[in-house]
Amino acid sequence: MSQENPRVGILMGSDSDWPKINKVAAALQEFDIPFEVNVMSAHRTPAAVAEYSTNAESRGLQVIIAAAGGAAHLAGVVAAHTSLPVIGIPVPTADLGGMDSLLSTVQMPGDVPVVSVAVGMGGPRNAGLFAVQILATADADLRRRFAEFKTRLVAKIGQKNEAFQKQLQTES
Ligand code: RP5
Repeated sequence: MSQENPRVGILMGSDSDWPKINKVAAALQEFDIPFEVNVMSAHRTPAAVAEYSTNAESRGLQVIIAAAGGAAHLAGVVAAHTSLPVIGIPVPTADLGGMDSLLSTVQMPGDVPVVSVAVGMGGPRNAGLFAVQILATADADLRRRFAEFKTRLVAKIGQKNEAFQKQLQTES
């Protein structure tokens, strides 16, 4: 899954997170953005997280996406060690429904920004799309492709509405 010359680094606190967040990869693949995925924990492997984040920029990474659940400090710790933009994915949890992950990802102190996507729903996909948007600010071709994606989205929802209206007519 990890590719050569990655531009986006995806970290997750545990391999158990992957099934819950793997749509992040599909979003990046849709736009042909090379990425890498690693398991690394702010609590279980703090030195590895610090080393990865510190060296990320010099390795060519441009955005880091960090997914964690529970006491989800991964995105914040990554942000503490790099100037690259960090997107946090709060992973849903069984005990507290992901509220724990959300608050510990999003409630960063001033001076150390982390943006957080939603818990579950479109969160992981949006993390990937947001990374694409960040990269597109310096890439005209990617900007054009993202604009086309938005146009296709309008057409797709328009078709869904048409089909829904027909369904309503048959039900009445
Ligand atoms: C967090 O603890 C991970 O991100 C994961 O969401 C959660 C549970 O990890 P495991 O016990 O399944 O490895 O650090």
